[in-house]
This record gives sequence, C-alpha cells and structure tokens, in this order.
Amino acid sequence: MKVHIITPFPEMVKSIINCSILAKSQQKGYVEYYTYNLFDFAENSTNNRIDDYPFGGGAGMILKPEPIFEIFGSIKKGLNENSKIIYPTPDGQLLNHNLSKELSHLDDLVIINGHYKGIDQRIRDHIITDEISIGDYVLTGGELAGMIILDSVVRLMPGVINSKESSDSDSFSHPLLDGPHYTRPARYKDIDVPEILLSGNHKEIEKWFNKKREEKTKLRRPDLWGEYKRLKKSKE
Ligand code: 6GU
Repeated sequence: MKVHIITPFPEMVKSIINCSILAKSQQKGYVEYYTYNLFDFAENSTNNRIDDYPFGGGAGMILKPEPIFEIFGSIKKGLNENSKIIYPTPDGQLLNHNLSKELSHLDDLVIINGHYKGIDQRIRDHIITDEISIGDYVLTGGELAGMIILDSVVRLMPGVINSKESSDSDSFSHPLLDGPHYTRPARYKDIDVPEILLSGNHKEIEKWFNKKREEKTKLRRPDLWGEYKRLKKSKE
C-alpha cells in the first residue's frame, strides 16, 4: 500500500510513522509513506499562504484550495483505481473496525489533513472520497486523527503484525472486548497471577478468559453486550 499524507506539519506525521509498527511495516515492504508539506506548494500559487478568511465571515481560517489541488494533481497520476482520499474531520463518518478493515485492502491511501476551521469545500467536493471522524470530540488539527486512522488500518494488513491471532483477539474484531493479560513473574510484590493461567488446562483457561471478556463487555459496553447476546442466540 502507498500512503500519501498532505499536511502543513509533516514533522508531526513523520515522528509517528518513523516509530514502532508503522515504521516496521515500511521496512518490511508492506507500506510506503510519502509526506507532502503544504507550505512547499503555497510558494507559487498563493504567495506562501495556505489559509485565508472564510467568505461570508465567521471565526477561524480555511485552508485554501490551490496548494491542495496542486499536490493532489501530482499524486493522482500514480494512484490505482482502488484508492481512497481521506479527510479526517469531526463531521465525518465514525471510524470503526470494519471501516479500518475495508481500507486495509486498498492499494493507495491519500490523507489530507485539515487545520483551523477546515478546508475549502471544493476540495471536499472534488478530491475527497471519504470523510472520517475518530470520535465525538474536536482536535486542533487532522494529523493526530489521520495517524489514528492510518495506524488502525496498517496493523490489519496481512503480514504487518506477525501473529494473526494477536489482532484477531483484539477488542472489536470480536463482539466482546479484550480480556486481562498477564506475563512473568507469576508473583510480583505479593500479587499473584490468577491460578487458572498456570494450570496448563487450555480448555478451562479459554473458558475463564471468555468469562472475563463477557464481564467487562457487559459492564462497559451495554451496546456490544446486546449485540453479542443476539449473535449467540442466532447461532443456537
Ligand atoms: Cl478526524 N479531526 C479533528 N480535527 N477532530 C476530530 C476528528 C478529526 N475526529 C474527531 N475529532
């Protein structure tokens, strides 16, 4: 997958893609990241301005169309038909596991990060294919939201995380939330790991783990709990 990220703050983006799994996914050849500094494309077209006042008045600045159209014009030729142009925005469709999974199968992803009050609507109407929100709260800019979207997508690409089981047991790839995990030592500061985990009885351990997942889901997410019970019933 090729990932193109358009932003006025490429350093912010690079600090994230150069660490941990996102960096490894590039080293292993699964993903290639390209970042574009919006200011580099504002020199000719808009006298170094990337934003301007909104027509009709109101508070906040709007990202100008020219630099973004120019960058996108240069990227567009190389894009596969199977690609999405994403605008992270609090008024977008809510991100969830299924959406991340869908995006993880694409050949190209373009992420356009907005700032200030937003971006000129013509960019949204003519370039963007998907507007995505990461939750019901507002961030100062699109970079962090874009990186959250990207992180959730890249980790689902086959091969990026070594063990398939590791991502399959996560919360949200299953109707139940994930349960408690322990590692050595079995006793630390007089606090013991649950005995069942040391028993070697895999069947009982699985039962115990599932019970823990159920308890947590029931308590924290009545919506998922209801869905889980419906699913269980339909299988009976
Ligand atoms: Cl995608 N962007 C910003 N700026 N704030 C958000 C968001 C995105 N999703 C929730 N809040």
